[in-house]
Amino acid sequence: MRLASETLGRLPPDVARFEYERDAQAVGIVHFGLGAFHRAHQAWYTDLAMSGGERDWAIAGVSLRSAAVAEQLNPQDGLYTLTERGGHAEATRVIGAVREVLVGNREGVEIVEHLAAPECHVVSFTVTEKGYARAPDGSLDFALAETSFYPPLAEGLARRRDAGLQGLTLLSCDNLTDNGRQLERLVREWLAFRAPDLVEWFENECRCPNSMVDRIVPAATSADIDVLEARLGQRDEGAVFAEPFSQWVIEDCFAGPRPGWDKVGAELVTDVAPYETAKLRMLNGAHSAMAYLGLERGHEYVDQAIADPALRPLIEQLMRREAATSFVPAVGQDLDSYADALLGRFANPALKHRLAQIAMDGSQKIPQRWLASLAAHQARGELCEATLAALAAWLRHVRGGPLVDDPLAAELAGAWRENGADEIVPAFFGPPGLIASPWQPSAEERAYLERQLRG
Ligand code: CS2
Repeated sequence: MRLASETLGRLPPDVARFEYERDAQAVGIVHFGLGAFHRAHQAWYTDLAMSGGERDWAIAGVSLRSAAVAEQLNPQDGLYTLTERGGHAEATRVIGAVREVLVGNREGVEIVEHLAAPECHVVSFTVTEKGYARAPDGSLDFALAETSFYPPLAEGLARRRDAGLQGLTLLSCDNLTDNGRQLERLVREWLAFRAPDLVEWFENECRCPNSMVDRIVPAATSADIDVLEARLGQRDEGAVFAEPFSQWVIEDCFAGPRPGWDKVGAELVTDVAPYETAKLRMLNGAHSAMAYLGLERGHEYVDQAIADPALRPLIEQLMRREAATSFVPAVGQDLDSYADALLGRFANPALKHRLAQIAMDGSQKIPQRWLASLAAHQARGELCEATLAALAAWLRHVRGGPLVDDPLAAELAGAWRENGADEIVPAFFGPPGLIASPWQPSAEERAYLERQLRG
């Protein structure tokens, strides 16, 4: 039996569920990139908000290319479960916020119709770092952008302008520095190129808040789905599994109505930057360091890497002495307690978060996770040994092999073949290099990295 509207009543009583009339809710949100993270984070907050009385925030999800998520969720009427793992017995909730999943290259017309509808107010994004289609210099790569969300979004915006409707809030929920501002700039670049007459309307009517999103959501395995099926008596192909912790800090800058996410735990603030920087450099920075250093040491999961006595001190050093000291925290932001909490979250044995999942797309992740901290310390003449050790592990990782999953994999391996260990550092980090880097190594940093590479 498959989870769906008509089988809901047969779920075991310990499974929590939404408390609103699903079919009566208008689609107020279009979301690009309906992966596990969105389902365990923004869709969960939206579901809780609607359960608390908010109305008309159903989500139309868009997968740009693959039909996989549509095949998981549409036969289930958009329903899926979220299971929280760690600390206590597993807790499962059925989420009702997702109305349907549309596939970009198949249902372009429907996607634009949702964007152009008067009841739509928010467009959110979890398209991963590479989904923004940025060239190494940070500008929009128009050929890549053509295959991403930019064309349907621009068409939806044009339809709204022509109909005299309000603009939209475009809410990036990806792990990028200044994610909202980057999205705003990239959309403006797209419009200036493809629909210049829309630029002024976009600037006046739309808003792109920055946001910090946090919840560890490992990819579900088929074994996870089978075990859940045995417990629920129903099969949920769209199930997601996450840690109990969740955080969402959003810049309070919306173009129009928004869901009452703040009533269910999200924080609305005037400046997201210190939270986002702490999260990117400490949590994500430590994650990527555990990924490359941990894989080299034969580990498979994050909890194994953080328990390794040869790695843990390095990870603590990266978080506490290098990342946490690279920026000015907000008043009352306690980075030492934050590091303590992160160590606890990394050690969660029930999560089974694969290092290989985190190791993906390193060329898109390390600039905001490591290189920005390196740049800040370099300006003060300080050498970050733990971050550089992680960077050396990444350099070794992208030399080639079956584990490398990165949009620049071929270029990175090619640069290795051409340059060898003697010249690889400038080939990668420039100026100009293959990586969009806010940091160029000093002679001392370069020598340190090269020593690590020669091992
Ligand atoms: C991870 C993130 O895969 C990765 O690169 O570092 O997905 C991380 O789990 C989330 O950002 C946690 O909020």
